Amino acid sequence: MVALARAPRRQPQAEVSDFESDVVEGLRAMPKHVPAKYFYDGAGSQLFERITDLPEYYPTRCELRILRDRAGDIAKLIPAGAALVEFGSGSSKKARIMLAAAPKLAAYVPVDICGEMIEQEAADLRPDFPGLKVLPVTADITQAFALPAPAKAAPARVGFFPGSTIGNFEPHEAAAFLRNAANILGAGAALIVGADLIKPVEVLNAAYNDAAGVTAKFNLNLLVRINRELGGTFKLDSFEHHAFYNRERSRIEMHLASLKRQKVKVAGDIFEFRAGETIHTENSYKYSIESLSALARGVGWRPAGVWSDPRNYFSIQAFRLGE
Ligand code: AVJ
Repeated sequence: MVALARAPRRQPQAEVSDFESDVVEGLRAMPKHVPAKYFYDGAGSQLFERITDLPEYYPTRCELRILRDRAGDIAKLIPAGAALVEFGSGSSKKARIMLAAAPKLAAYVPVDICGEMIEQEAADLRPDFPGLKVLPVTADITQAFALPAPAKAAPARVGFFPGSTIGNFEPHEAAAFLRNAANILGAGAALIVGADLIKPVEVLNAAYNDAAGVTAKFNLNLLVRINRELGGTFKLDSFEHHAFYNRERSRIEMHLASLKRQKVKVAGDIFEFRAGETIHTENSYKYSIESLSALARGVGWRPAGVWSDPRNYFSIQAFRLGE
């Protein structure tokens, strides 16, 4: 690292991270909540990778099957020389399928809040796709961010948002995301989105209450992270994983329920919990093909293709910008 003598310096003590302010604000609120994007520290990202292998967790397998079976068709949306911009990339497993199916791609831009993960992913990808520029960007995909110059200079940009991450947003936030993606990708863009579909409630509930307890561990890891990074005093054995499908709102809700009346300290503040009170840690919205395309149309995207698995558990939906 090179220290620049005249660079303006900020006071480290005066700086409150987004994580700290979001957690403190969320724990002060009624009902208590913490944004789901904070699950993904190093341990959380690894736990999520384990979730994707669970027998009950169908979304990843369904999506991979659709991608493998239909990659050739989906790749027709990607013009020669284009840049593929992946929002919230995590592991590159799905991108690899698209990259192999679209050999004329000029650049791949994985964008993720977890910088460690995408740098590693980029290093793993480069030798396998020697002609491709792999240009990771560490950013929060809910905010505007700048694309690297070669991606800006490409004749077109295609967004890739697999994994049903869109389900973590409130519907109005999903619309805002789709609008932000349109602005970032620009004229002539296409967007490929993976979305989990509405299905029987038993299947949904099982996927978020696995027998091995990995999802519970993933949920509780948020408290581990708060304890470590924000000086929290959460006792892991006095909170419990709750996950259930909310039919009215077409979403899985995940909560951490306090098993007793207790006080917890976080970032110097004290938060009180009633017995049974929960921290709402995640919503995972389930869409129909029509409900997602309606949302996308509302912000200027035109439907350009839909692919799903034989049971219609999961969908990949494509959109284009313009008339
Ligand atoms: C990564 C948001 C798609 O909602 O299914 C998995 C996260 N949470 N198990 C999902 C998650 C609990 C996952 N997404």
